[in-house]
Amino acid sequence: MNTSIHSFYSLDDSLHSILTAICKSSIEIEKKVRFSALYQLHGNHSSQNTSGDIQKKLDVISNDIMIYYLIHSYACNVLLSEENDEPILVPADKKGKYLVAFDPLDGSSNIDCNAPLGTIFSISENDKNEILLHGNRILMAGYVLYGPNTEMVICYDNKVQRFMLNEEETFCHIGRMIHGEKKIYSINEGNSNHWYADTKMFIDECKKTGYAARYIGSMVADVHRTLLYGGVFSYPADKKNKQGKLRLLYECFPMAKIVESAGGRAIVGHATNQRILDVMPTSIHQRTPIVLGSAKEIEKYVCLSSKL
Ligand code: AFP
Repeated sequence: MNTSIHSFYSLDDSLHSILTAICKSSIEIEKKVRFSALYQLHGNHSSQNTSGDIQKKLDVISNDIMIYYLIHSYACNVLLSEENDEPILVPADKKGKYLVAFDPLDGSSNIDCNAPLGTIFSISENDKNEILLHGNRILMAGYVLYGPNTEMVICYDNKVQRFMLNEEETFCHIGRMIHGEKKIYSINEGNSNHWYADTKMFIDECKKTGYAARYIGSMVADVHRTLLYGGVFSYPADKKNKQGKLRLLYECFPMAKIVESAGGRAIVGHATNQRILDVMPTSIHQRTPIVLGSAKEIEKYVCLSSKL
């Protein structure tokens, strides 16, 4: 019998409530995703989010679900969502002491073709009601992968655990995340004309040394595979997108926390080998280049780029 996520961790009341809110949200989002084609949930919403992305109908629905449950956890004071232009300040009567940053439905351009999607989140203690917190203050980070199985991966206390959603709508523990060792690179090669020399050199080296290429275009699925099978994932800076594409707070901080706690590394790359978690955010929707994967792969990237 697998242990449920709630029995697995002994958390204080507030963290427990937030984790419950995230479980409830992802169970609802999972149903919307699973039946989206039947209930006309494919396609675009009539708006764009602050990053200029066209919002899908399911982006908006998933965001509303997450906000509702997190506010009603009575444990948060600030919510930062990739889909909201401004921070959400929780009303005084429902306020707690944690900040939660989340991307309710990452990879949503994959919805209409039935490819995997995910929810990404991080939770930080926030006694002073701040908005921009350093990545090193994250207490718990995780993602939910809506794939053939629905799986929640949680990083807490620097350990990464896997939980699978069962028929009774409970996330059950299936084991600790073990880093794979396969040779796989994962990057949007369509951008290669714009790449800087560091990325070009590293990917050329991967090709020369027998790596396979895998890229879904849904960060949760690409990072999950990178963790389980091994290799490297990158959304680098390039000449067109000087800050890459991915958002520091909603995508890169949580993934960096998870990857590092599973024994890997996550760095900014391109002339800086700074840890992603050491980047001090200056705005809630800021983007950052990222290179992540097993420690061995990142060492190789650092070593090659130091020759430039
Ligand atoms: P969408 O949510 O718009 O599909 O973007 C997904 C994403 O933020 C991330 O999940 C992917 O890794 C990355 O963008 C894919 O971007 P490209 O389509 O430019 O490769």
